Amino acid sequence: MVDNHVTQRVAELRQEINHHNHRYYVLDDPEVGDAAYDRLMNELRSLEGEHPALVTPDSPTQRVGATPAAGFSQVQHRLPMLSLANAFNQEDLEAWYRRVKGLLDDADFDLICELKIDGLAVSLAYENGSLIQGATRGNGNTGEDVTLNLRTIRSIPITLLPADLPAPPYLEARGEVYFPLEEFQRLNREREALGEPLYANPRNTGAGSVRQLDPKVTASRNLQIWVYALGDTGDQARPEGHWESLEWLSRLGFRVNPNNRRCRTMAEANDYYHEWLEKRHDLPYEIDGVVIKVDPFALQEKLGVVGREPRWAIAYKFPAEQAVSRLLDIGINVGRTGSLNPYAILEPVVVSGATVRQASLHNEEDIHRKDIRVGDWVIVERAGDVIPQVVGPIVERRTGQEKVFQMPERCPVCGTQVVKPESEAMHRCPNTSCPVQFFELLKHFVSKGAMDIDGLGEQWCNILIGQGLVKDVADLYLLEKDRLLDLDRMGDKLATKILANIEASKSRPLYRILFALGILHVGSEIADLFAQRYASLDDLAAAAEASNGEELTQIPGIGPKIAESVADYFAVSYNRQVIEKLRQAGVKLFHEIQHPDSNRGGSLPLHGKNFVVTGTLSGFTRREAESRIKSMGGSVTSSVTGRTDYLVVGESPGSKLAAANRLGTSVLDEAAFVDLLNQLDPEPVS
Ligand code: 1X8
Repeated sequence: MVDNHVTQRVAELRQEINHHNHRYYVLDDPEVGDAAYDRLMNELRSLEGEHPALVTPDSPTQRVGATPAAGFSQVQHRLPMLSLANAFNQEDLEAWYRRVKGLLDDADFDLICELKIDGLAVSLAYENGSLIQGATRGNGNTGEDVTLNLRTIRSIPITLLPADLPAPPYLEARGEVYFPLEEFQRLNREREALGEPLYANPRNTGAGSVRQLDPKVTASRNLQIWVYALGDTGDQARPEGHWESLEWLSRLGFRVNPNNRRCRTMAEANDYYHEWLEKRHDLPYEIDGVVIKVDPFALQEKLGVVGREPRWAIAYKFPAEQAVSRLLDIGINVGRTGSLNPYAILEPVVVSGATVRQASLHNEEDIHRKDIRVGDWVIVERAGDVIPQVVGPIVERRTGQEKVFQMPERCPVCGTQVVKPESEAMHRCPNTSCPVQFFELLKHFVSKGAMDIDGLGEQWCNILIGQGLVKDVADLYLLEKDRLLDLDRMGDKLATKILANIEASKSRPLYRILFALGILHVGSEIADLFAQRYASLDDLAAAAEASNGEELTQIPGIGPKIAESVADYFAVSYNRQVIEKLRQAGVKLFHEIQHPDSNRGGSLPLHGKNFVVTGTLSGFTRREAESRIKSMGGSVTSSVTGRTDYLVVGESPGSKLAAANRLGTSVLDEAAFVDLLNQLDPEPVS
């Protein structure tokens, strides 16, 4: 039995600490200094240490727990998490407003204006005031249970504020988790100091931090949340409207954005938009527009939802930001397949709050089509998070000194004569042992979709090459532990793990090794087609050689370009030597058992159906989506053609959607895709 005094003191401490957490993390207005706060936490920790029976999951000491054994489980949202329709200009916005007014017969309503946070949408469920579940939005119906990770975010209450409010029996709050810019920059500075590659943007890194397994990593990122909506509240009475529910959520201890504004007219809402368009970079987090919502709830219900989008709300997006800079030079990167990728070297310029020094330039043809010359003043654009682009030159500012760009004739890395096949936009270095190409190839070889050798990151690839331990991919299989242990920062545990993973990779399915070899134009799907047709790498090589690729084009999905590339690959004796070396090292180059994706076509529900998947899906990775399609007998290719049956679109679909519309291909959004899978598969998808 624990002494009553102790029990009481523990309860007091928890309440006091929760109060200070709220002051500090939610209101950003602490009442006590760090030392006083630490004293309370230390006292609580030591009491809990002495009396483990008193430790409860909702104690403020229990934010960061152990890594769960398996992956995340699925969560069915009680009310779907909707998306938002977008307005890109004032006309779109006014059209929306007119429609709303018309549908509401000129009833009186407010427009609640809020910032659109560029983060990850989550749902937080509370039972009797305790956080019981935190989930990602996923596809809107089903998300992932990321409770343990969300608990580490200090501004997410584990216990709702008691004080004057009775805790509701059930309550769900929704909001956006984001990576504060300062924390993001700090993380990148740390990575830079360690020589690790930098993260590209706060949104993806923040989302990744929530969806990775170890809560300690999430905790170390110091993520934040803005809560912007009430979800399901069970049977109890709800506030009248959205504005009141934000006030209620705030009083319960949630972090609600102080810049929300209740507007009466469209003009006021417009002012809000323009105000934040100006001030967006003063904020310590990224926003990509404003959200405007009709209030009260009764009118929201009247307006209803079309598809996944409520008619009562709209996201008014900020335009992609542009800036003007000088094109100092055009640099060349050499990719894994030897492609020479030109990029712009710019006079540094700030776009959307980030300093841009480089921007992508696609290929020579594109540079000439846009008539971009070295020395030009150019318009640079950053649309959302993507790599900046050079939009085009400002021709009026030319002095005549600008120089027309020409692709180098020799590879800038190894000096080999560059080739450019007629049928392609890219120039290539044909030397597969070119050091940069080999580094890219090695990274590809060990990557998840290929041989999946966990533990061998970019850093180690670089070191193994630099130390001369790995000169071709087969050398991986000849690595010895003693040699690994000589490397700086390589411990026994890591070396053992890497060697075990290398060993395990020897028996990957045939399509994986074929993909891992990095043959030009042979992606994972194409590798799969070959693996379905041939029993071994040797059979494929023989078929390719016998007919100079002709025979390969008999396989549906294999065109002359791919066939030629495969034939070229096997024609190079160096490549055949590497394959021989892989065989000698014990890497399996044939089917042992039929790999699960192959040859079961006939009776499967999607047999004969061709899919293309594009854009970012929320409920699965693209690879998962593709493997679901294949497991039901469908095929997946990468471009939309007349033979495509369905285009599955996630967010930001890009040009494939336009192509599908042009060709009249059926387009499935994520929800429709999940429905399709569920209809066909007795085991429902996620
Ligand atoms: C998404 C977002 C919403 C809000 C802010 N940021 C977002 N990313 C907001 O309501 N203030 S609402 C929303 C959605 O409904 N999908």
